[in-house]
Amino acid sequence: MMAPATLSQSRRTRRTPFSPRVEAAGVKSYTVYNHMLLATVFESVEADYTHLKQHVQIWDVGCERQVSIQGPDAARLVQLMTVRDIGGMIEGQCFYAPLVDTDGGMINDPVGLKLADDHYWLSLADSDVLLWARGLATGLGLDVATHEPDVWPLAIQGPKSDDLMAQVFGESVRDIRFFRFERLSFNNHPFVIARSGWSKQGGFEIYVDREDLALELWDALWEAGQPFEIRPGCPNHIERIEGGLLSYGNDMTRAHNPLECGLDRYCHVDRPIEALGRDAVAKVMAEGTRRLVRGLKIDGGPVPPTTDEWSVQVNGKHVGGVTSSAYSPDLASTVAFAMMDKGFWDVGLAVKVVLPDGTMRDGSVSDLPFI
Ligand code: THG
Repeated sequence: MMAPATLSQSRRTRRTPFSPRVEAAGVKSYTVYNHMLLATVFESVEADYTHLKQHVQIWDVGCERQVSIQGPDAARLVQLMTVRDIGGMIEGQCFYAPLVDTDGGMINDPVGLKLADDHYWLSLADSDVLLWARGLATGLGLDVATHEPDVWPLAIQGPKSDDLMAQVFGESVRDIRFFRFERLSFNNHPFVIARSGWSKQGGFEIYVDREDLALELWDALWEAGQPFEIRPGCPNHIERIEGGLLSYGNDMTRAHNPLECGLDRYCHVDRPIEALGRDAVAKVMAEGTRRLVRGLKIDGGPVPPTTDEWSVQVNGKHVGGVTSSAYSPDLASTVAFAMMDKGFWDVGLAVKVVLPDGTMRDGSVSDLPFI
């Protein structure tokens, strides 16, 4: 088992404007994401999960840092970084975008926001994309300004999200469509509000760009959320595996191409886009992938945290690796993501999984998402 050590905090483990409320709510555990604190547990992962699926939660996801790309060459730089065709994006649209290098390796999987024809935000997963963006802009002599703005997303997630948000931002918040954003006011400041978030329970993300209003906004949402049994929360490990949400750094890295990560539908390499990864991804698409991310159900009750890849075997032969796993109370099974070798990713295939203590568990390959 992992030692119950604490996290040493310093300026490098950056806080967010909401950190005082997260602490007051009794956060039990943190991880570090984009060099910033991200809560992982409040009551318990299981209790947080059950509550998220029934009520509404407020999440400090300030660690979802933005890379702002602005200027005459902004669209060109964004398109160089992603194999998703951004040509048809309109202002007010969010787009999930695999960022891919010249080898086809995954650099990040942000949510992009088109703020204006010459202004984009990339709302990052956990890797240093600003360095990559600035390197490209410098090397190619692009006419763009890139920086990490003072913007801290605050997520409202769960089935009662619409009712809560309507109390604070007005009824029009209900009309925001999935992966679209509007600017709605709180305290006379228009905040970018998107219908998005890292759960499958529905909800919104508020891109908080006023540090001085952050706690006031949290408190207003908290007050209005009382009848809805609001609780503080965070991206939930069980819920995100059930929902098939891959975590960059855990389930995919630069060693994987987007097709291996099951992101085919965001790879428009048959179009004349200028993406750096276009040729590499087109080649894999033509030849077929050697690996594919799959669901895996593992028998025999809860398992320890997946801090190393667990070998998946068939007849004693290594055929894949488990990258994340959690016991799902609702499915009464351990559910996992596994990167499976070609020939071993058919749904229903019976496998063995080697746990860290060397014990073997029976498992079977499953489609994603689980729910
Ligand atoms: N919101 C914002 N920033 C983020 C995340 C977020 N940055 C980090 C991380 N999450 C980026 N990764 C993802 C992965 C999946 C989704 C969003 C961000 C997601 N996917 C939808 C799904 O799988 O149902 C599909 C979206 C689509 O097809 O358009 O929501 O959550 N701000």
